[in-house]
Amino acid sequence: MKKALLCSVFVLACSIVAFAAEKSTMTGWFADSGCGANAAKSMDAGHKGCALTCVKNGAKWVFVDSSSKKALQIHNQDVVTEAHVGKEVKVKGSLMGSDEIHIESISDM
Ligand SMILES: [Cu+2]
Repeated sequence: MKKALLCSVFVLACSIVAFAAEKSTMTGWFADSGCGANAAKSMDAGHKGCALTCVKNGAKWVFVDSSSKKALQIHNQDVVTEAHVGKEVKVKGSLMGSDEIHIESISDM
């Protein structure tokens, strides 16, 4: 009984931590996971076709932060549409750990 209670307290604490994830606004570019590590390539309007093709062929979307040049994984992949690719955008969302973001909104610069 005591063990079960401890267990559920622990689970509750964990979910609170998950929901308390830091909200942030970032500017950057969407790229495919294959090219995301190459910031110079990803942060260019000319990369749009490459990114769309790569994702169609199974790559994942990543978000390349303009200031850190770091590629973040995107938790909710379906938030990215073709119109958001090939330009710098502003993204609002919650960071999940150090390298993943759950995106809530995307707007033009
Ligand atoms: Cu690419």
